[in-house]
Amino acid sequence: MKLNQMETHPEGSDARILLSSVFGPYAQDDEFGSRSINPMELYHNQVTRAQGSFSLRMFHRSWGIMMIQENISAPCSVLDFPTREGFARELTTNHYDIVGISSIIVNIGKVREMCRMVRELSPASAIVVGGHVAAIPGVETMIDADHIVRGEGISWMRRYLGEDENAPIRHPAIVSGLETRIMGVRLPQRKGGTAATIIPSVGCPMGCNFCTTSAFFGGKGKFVNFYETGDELFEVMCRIESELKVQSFFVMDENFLLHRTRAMRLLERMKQAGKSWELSVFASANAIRKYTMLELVELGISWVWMGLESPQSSYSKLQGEDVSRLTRELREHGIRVQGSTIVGLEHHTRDNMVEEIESAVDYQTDFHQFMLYTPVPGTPLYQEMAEQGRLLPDVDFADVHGQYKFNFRHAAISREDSKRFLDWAFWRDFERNGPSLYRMCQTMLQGWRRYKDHPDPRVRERFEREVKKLSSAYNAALWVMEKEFKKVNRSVSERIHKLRREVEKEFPFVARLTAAALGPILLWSTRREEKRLASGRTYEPPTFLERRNWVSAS
Ligand code: B12
Ligand code: SF4
Repeated sequence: MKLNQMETHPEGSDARILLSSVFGPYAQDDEFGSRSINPMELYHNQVTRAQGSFSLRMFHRSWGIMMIQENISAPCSVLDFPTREGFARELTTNHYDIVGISSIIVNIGKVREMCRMVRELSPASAIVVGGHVAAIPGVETMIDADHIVRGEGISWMRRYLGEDENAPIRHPAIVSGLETRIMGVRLPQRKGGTAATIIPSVGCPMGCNFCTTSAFFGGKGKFVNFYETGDELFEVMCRIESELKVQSFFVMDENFLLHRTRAMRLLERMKQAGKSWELSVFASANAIRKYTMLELVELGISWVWMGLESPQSSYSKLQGEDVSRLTRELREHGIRVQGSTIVGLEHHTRDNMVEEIESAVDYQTDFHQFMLYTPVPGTPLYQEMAEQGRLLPDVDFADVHGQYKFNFRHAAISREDSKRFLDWAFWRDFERNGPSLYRMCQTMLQGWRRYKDHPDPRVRERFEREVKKLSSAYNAALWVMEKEFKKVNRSVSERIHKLRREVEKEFPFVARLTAAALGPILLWSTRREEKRLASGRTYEPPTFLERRNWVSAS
């Protein structure tokens, strides 16, 4: 077994490669480590999971293997979200010299099974395993693979094939989310209707001790930049804009705004070219503070995912920040805020946990992710806990992800209580602040009112685009939420009612008309969805098979 070994494959760039994600189904308990609480859905898994039929549901492709496929010249198939049978079929109907498997830690059981299947069905293939699963100490003894790749995979695969590992990175055109569903309705998938994913870098130099993405790509002070400059990024975005007909980008960079020079150059180019783009980004609070609100708005920042760790914690990103004010300010400028709060930090106790969750909920973000403080293999925190003998034995890796129970001995909170607090946090945020869709509508209206007459036409155009949804379908959704939320919290229902009135004041004709026409249909689909969910309905992503540089084997 070799880790990150440097020798090249004998077939070089002629090697035939299969890159696969782990097999489904995902959202049900099974012997390979699937868990019903761990669906392949970003929001429903870890953000809106307590919001019932109002939960935002969508799937995201496995971008790591799509990036690798796009950046090698060998014939390569990407098999995303296969079934176990589908994976077996692909192995037996095509000849592959290399089978690459991408996985995160929770799916180690599936990787083990997939390696076993490759050995049985395609014994001549070299098996390469990459992604976060590679960070498990001793992983080489748990799975039967030839190469286990830690860290950045494009350069590794290029090296393995004897290609130039420093060649520029070509970004694939990636539609960010698919099969979006809310209130029991699956939204139509029209070209350009969903944002494109852009991945400017992997890793994060901030190096928080629990952070798995930072640790995996080098830790504190390190990260891997695919696009160093704003100019490079602009060119990539222009190409993808025209390929996918999008104006909206999901920027998958752990701390996009941290790199101010790059972001400001991007803004300059956007202004010169009159681009009215909209960007969803991840950023820490102190990185956001490097910009004025106007700069953020001009840059098209419309959604920001930001860590909101307790002000008492020691993570540097919040020092000196008034998070509450920042969140309010961002929302007043039409920027949706997705807060992320860690439950079970070292200073948390049974006595202060409720209060800490209440203050997180007080921030009134549009979306709120809660996550248990979790020592994940590969991180400094894991190392520390291991040294202190605090890791719990016998916790299956399939359950080490922060959405279930602690995997370590906390000084003051038990394993069972960790789950209770976590579940309660999600519920409390929903109960006190209402569905995220309603909160987004609030932010959109504030943004529209502030910027509808802005001198920069790019800015006006963006808010006009967004408000079209608010004045039509979203207003019908508000009507439904107002009705349905009476059962949960009357005062929130009244707030939703007020917002709907405001929207209707702003757009008297369209908004009322759509609420009257579409509202009852949405109410019906919402209630039908509620029943389906109660009877255990879950959702699975479709399978994708995409070939590049492909020639049939002779
Ligand atoms: C998109 C995403 C998802 C998508 C699904 C993606 C998919 N199709 O699997 C959704 C939203 C559904 C999801 C779900 C979950 N996710 Co997620 N997700 C991400 C996210 C935000 C982006 C991943 C990404 O594309 N990054 C960009 C690409 C380029 O990087 P990459 O995937 O790491 O790939 C690079 C290398 O790892 C390597 N590589 C990857 N695969 C391979 C394969 C080979 C052969 C080789 C050689 C190299 C290689 O090369 C790539 C290029 O350098 C990451 C956070 C992040 N910033 O990465 C979390 C992350 C991967 N998710 C994580 C977790 C824990 C989960 C969940 C368990 C939810 C939860 N409780 O948090 C579930 C699991 C669902 C399931 N049943 O499997 C963790 C993984 C932690 C770990 N150490 O294992 C991450 C790192 C978030 C975090 N910081 O905690 N996730
Ligand atoms: S700022 Fe966020 S992404 Fe960066 S290391 Fe800390 S937790 Fe990770």
